[in-house]
Amino acid sequence: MDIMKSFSLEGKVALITGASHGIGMAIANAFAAAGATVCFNCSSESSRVRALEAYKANGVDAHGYVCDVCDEEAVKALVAQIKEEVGVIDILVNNAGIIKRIPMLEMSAEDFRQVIDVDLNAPFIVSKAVIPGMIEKGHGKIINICSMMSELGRETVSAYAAAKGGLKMLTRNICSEYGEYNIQCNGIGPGYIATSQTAPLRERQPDGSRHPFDQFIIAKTPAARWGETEDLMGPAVFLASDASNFVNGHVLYVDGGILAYIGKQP
Ligand code: NAP
Ligand code: GCO
Repeated sequence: MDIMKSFSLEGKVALITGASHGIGMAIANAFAAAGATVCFNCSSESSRVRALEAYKANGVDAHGYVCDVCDEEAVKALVAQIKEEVGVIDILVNNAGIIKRIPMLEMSAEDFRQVIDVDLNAPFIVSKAVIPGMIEKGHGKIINICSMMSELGRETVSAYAAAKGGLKMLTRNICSEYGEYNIQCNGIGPGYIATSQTAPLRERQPDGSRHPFDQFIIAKTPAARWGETEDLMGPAVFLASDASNFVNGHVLYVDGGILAYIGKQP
């Protein structure tokens, strides 16, 4: 076995949902560097154009599409278009996601449903559209972007935690149902990563001091820092590559040690 070659994504077609910036874009850049042809979707044309420019500036020839991951017909059409223009998808990363930070008793059922729709129903919809092609091809990799909230709760994120906890179990179920077709479905559970999703939690205070949540996360993380999107690149390439062919139904937490740590004594 050529161990270094087993990490290569040469000749593979990857779809990373919601890769117009943030974690998805870092993963797409990593896949491209490892040899894959990368496709991504996002929710608006302006976002698609901006992302294509950023990929180009990084030397990546990405294929970008506008597609709402919650719209089943649009997702089917996207997968068919990618097959036509690029090829059958070998690697899917269910990354697109949203969060609404609202105390549960103040949250409307509509807001709750919207979060569940993007963060849980959509990975089901996109996986369902992609798996038949993987079965036909004889292999496939699905990576679901989970969260600390796949394991933990906290004030204001009931919908997000319910969705990400569900996504962990969808991961195990896809593994259970399609493992025999040489499809590996795993999750990545990022810790607190500096992106636009977490920007409100890192805003400087009027006096220039760090946001209390920012201080809380640094104290709660053995690595004593926020994660960068680059921290997810190696783990994603591993789970997308032949190097992880017997890893299935697992969630790899990339969290600087948060889940291992009880916290500093006062
Ligand atoms: P982000 O910067 O807000 O990016 C979210 C991406 O999802 C964007 O590309 C956005 O597209 C896309 N998107 C949202 N709704 C969509 C829809 N309905 N259809 C298609 N695309 C949609 O978020 P991020 O921080 O990189 O997070 C990426 C994933 O990691 C999410 O699932 C998030 O929950 C998860 N995560 C994040 C952290 C963290 O600390 N940041 C930690 C753990 C897990 P547009 O740009 O077009 O809107
Ligand atoms: C929050 C954060 C988290 C992170 C991430 C942690 O409000 O607590 O946004 O949910 O984004 O998912 O892994």
